[in-house]
Amino acid sequence: RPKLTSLQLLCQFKDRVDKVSTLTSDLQPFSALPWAVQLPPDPLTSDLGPFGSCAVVSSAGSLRYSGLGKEIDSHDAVLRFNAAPTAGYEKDVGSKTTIRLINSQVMASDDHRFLSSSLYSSGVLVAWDPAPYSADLMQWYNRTDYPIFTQYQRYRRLHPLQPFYILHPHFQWQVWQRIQDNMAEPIQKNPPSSGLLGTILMMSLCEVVHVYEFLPSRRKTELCHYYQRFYDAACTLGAYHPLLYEKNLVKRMNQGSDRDIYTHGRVTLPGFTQLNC
Ligand code: NCC
Repeated sequence: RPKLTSLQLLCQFKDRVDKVSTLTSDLQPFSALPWAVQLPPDPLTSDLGPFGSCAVVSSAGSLRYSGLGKEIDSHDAVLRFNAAPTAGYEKDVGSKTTIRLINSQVMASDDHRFLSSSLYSSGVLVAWDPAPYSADLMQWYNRTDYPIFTQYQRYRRLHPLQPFYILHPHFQWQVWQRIQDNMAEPIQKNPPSSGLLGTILMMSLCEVVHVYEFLPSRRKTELCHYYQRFYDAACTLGAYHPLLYEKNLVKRMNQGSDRDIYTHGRVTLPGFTQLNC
């Protein structure tokens, strides 16, 4: 099978990953449940954007001492992940947070104090759970990886005005399929990392997307996160998530220069509306 060009790859994502879908209050089987009214009536993509320029800020340790804060904040919208803070790290990662993409582990674990920590209470929240491959929604509901739904309901009661979406598991598996179809060998059947999911999400909301330190710069380090003194190369290379394959694909789609990656850890991707497929 011939390797796709950069544009062909981008177009595959545009055409085959249908509008980033999120759970809405009218979606079956959830619509029958009493708490479904807490879900947004409309999907994320009809409520948010379109934005001009967007930044996706990975949580990589190589952001430390990057001095990228001002550049990151100059974007119209900024996406961050999980428990990644800005307070105390503004110089390197900026302070603007438009969207925070969180996995269900963050919502459930006690250390993250998801319900009470102010880290989560600004911007738009988007959560996802590593639901099993192609399981129907009721099967997922009854057997989520972490208790995403109970935590969602609790959070919504405490912060009823903050926009909060849940990704449809179909989305992560469509993204996974794009990775698999473009790799010669079988990859692990675990969902893509939040990093790639957030990148594709922003490509559907923005004209141009800059992703920071997903492809490591010259600052590449074993420091896992810029905000924690914890060292593990698997954070950058992957273990559970097919992270190395994700990075390979993003490298192939990059419209910026290799120099940008080396100096800024910066990848440039076009928004889907900008593509002529
Ligand atoms: O580490 P995590 O991701 O929160 O990082 C967000 C995204 O940044 C990219 N990244 C991160 C570190 C690094 N050195 N290089 C990187 O490229 C990745 O794309 C990553 O997705 C996740 O994907 O949700 C993940 O979440 C953590 C953890 O659950 C949260 O941080 C909350 O503590 C996972 N770690 C563990 O389960 C121990 C991680 O595997 C994936």
